[in-house]
Amino acid sequence: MKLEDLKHAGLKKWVQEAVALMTPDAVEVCDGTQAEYDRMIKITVEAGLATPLNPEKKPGCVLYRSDPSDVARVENRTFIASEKESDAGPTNHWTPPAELKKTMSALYKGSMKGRTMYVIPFSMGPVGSDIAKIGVQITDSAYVVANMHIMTRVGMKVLEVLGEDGIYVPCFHSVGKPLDTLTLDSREGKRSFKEIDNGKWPCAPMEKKYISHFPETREIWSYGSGYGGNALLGKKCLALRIASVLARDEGWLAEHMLILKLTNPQGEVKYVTGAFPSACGKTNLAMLIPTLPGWTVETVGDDIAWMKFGADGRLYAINPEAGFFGVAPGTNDESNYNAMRACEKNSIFTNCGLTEDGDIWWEMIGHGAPGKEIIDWKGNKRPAPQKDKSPKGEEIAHPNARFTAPAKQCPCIAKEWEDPKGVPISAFLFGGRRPKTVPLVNQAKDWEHGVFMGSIVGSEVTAAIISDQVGQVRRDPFAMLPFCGYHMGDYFKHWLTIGAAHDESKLPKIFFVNWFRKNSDDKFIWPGYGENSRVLAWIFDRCDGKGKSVDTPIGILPTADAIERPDGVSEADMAELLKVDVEGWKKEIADVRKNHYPKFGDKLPKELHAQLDAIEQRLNA
Ligand code: OXD
Ligand code: MN
Repeated sequence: MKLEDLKHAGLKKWVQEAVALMTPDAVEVCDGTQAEYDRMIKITVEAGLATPLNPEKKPGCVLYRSDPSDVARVENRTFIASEKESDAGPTNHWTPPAELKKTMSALYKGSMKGRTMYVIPFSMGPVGSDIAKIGVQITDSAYVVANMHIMTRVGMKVLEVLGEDGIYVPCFHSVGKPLDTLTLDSREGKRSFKEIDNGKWPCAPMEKKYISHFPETREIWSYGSGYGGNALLGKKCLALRIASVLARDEGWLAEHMLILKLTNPQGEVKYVTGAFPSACGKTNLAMLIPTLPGWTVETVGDDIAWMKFGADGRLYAINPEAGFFGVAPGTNDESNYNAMRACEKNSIFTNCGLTEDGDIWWEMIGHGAPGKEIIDWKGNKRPAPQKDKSPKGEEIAHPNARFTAPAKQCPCIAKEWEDPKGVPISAFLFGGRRPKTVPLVNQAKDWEHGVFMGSIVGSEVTAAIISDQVGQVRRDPFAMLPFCGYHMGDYFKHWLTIGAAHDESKLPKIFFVNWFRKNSDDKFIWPGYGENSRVLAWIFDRCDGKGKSVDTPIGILPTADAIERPDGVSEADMAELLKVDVEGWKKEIADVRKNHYPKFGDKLPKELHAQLDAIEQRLNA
């Protein structure tokens, strides 16, 4: 569709202004069709930016390689530009909006020269759902267009819902590499208008990357990166950072949570959501195959939940996304059979290895690679790995290599995953990788205690983010620290306000889970994966006030025999997993008091300090 044909005058003007600033060679409004998707893939293949995979191995799939500086979200280049610094809070990077817009406008000037500007109308959530929101992203990356097709609902239907004056979140995105200034082809000594970056996608250097959010005006400006979370602006930028601000203002919840449908052997259904920091196996949990006989677990969402109250006083959740942007390494038929099936066709792979027979490969995929050679994520030929693992730093696939797969291809997708009303939520789970202290599962005594649990979530840092803290435990309250578009102290307050304003008997019950306890030999005590269904079954029963439990100083724990033990977990292991580690918790409380809560200054709600005091008193009693 052409720009002139847009019916929404405000949208047309906004795009025209962007065209004047970024001076692309052409402008296209995306229609979301398969033909458009195929064309985007073709354009990138012809530009040398993508490799189609062997259709007998991975039909309809393609592999991209990024620049080594562009492999993950860039937290230190992510900005929340609210008018007042105190609204962004100390855990976000803040810059005055006018100053940031000035800096970025200078970067956007001419940034799309030699490229096409794509205008992507997209819906987060089923098109037309009361809970859904519309965004319009402009981008000069065909890779981004193709990914947005999978991750969101793109196209004409969205423009119809938007009408002539509907509200949308405007999103700017440019890879920051105009074609005519930066592509001097040294091999031929002349200017080239083609990509010549050795088959890697274009981007700007780190110090010029900006992932910016303007919460008051509901705008997103992203520059210099082509990587998922920085460039697919519907996901972390709109569905979490901007939506969290909308949710605060409008009395709902926009959370970094998976959504699960659980069915017990009697055929009763409950839906739960769960927040886990990045790289804690959230996608695996979202698609787990239960080992408990008679139980079914299905997926509604794997990363984000938007939840609003229904007329019956219950909280209903939708998955605003339409696809999975999952971490590839470590995913295999054992760890996540359903994700492997979801991405075996019509999917996009980023920064994986390429085998001799035209298939992808990554560390821990479950087998070695065929043939003699493999091409790694940097585009270099290497000996084909016979084993599943590579030495650290020498991986064939980047540790944060990804698959982008349509959710509807997932064998365990719940039939109601696109229900515009959403699904009623019975429980919230919080968790993280905690080798010590935190038990396998712990139910909050009440809403405020649950908010306290969410506020102290922590996990070991892994490769999903660029950080110098890899290996250390980082507290990530509600798994929202990198994704909250406002002050985290106000965010805690919002959760407390939700609790105070609604009938607690209808609110979801809150649980803290930890699949990652280790013994003194540094081995995991709990097998995890499908065996986590045993814990989900206890949670299910607790939502009905059933399930054997014991009240402890730290919360409501299962009794020693409440959760059937999986193979390999001894009685002593179970006791360890469910024990109240009084000394460990005293240290945990002291750490929260000294190192964690002070980060939020005087905006930390007093109710959370009261929770700390109460737990400490109970531990000392
Ligand atoms: C993600 C993340 O990619 O949380 O989902 O980092
Ligand atoms: Mn995530």
